[in-house]
Amino acid sequence: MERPASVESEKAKWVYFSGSFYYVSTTKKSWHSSQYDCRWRGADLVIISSREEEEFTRMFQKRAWIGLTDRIREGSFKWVDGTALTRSCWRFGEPNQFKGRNEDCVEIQNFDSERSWNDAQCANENYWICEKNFDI
Ligand code: MAN
Ligand code: CA
Repeated sequence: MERPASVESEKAKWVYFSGSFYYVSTTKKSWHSSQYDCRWRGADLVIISSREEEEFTRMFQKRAWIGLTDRIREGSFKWVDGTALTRSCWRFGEPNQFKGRNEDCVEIQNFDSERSWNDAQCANENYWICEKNFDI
């Protein structure tokens, strides 16, 4: 796989939480470049599957991309591992495809609240969170 045009510091730190390692970026990229960056690191954008994990991802206090998108079929949100969304944390009024814009990628927007997710335009530049899972 080709090294992304701009790679963050090799000293990037991974944080362990409940079976996975997490990496939070210090620069901003589009959703697709963020996912590419995670893949390059042997990870994926974070897949949030429990309340504890959702709280953990908000603790970084960054508006950040997560591994959730409905780009394949509008309105059908899927995690980057292909699994369907079973437990969601949308902000009030989201997802809304704001003003008919194509908002196919999901960010943690309001990290102070349990209802933190927003669908946003994938080309927006955000911080991002990668997750490396160690299923044995
Ligand atoms: C902005 C964007 C949208 C979001 C609205 C909410 O326009 O972040 O994705 O839905 O704010 O007001
Ligand atoms: Ca939105």
